[in-house]
Amino acid sequence: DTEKYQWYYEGRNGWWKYDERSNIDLETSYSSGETQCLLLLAGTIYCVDFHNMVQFRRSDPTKRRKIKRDIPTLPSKGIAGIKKP
Ligand code: V3L
Repeated sequence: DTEKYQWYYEGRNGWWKYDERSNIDLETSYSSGETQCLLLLAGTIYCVDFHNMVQFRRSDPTKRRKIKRDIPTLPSKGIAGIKKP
């Protein structure tokens, strides 16, 4: 049931959806009780921290983006940097 929830990350003035593959990985990790999930996004390893509900580059943990897990129908800017028409 990985499609029942959508994971979002923070943009400048709204939320972006994670791409479908990442959403499945995040939902699988989270629902298994893991505390974090590593994602490879465009060649960069990101750590998604379910305790603090943030994501950050593993090589630079200082730049943190908030994340949230919610219903898939919330307003969003688009998916993984692809803006909604
Ligand atoms: N999925 C896809 N791209 C990401 C993700 C992710 N989970 N996390 C970071 N990036 P940083 P506005 C975002 C991209 O955090 O106008 C958006 O997707 C990130 O892309 O410093 O501010 C947009 O494409 C950024 O380009 O590691 O809302 C873009 O920002 C780059 O990785 C602008 O969005 C560095 O992010």
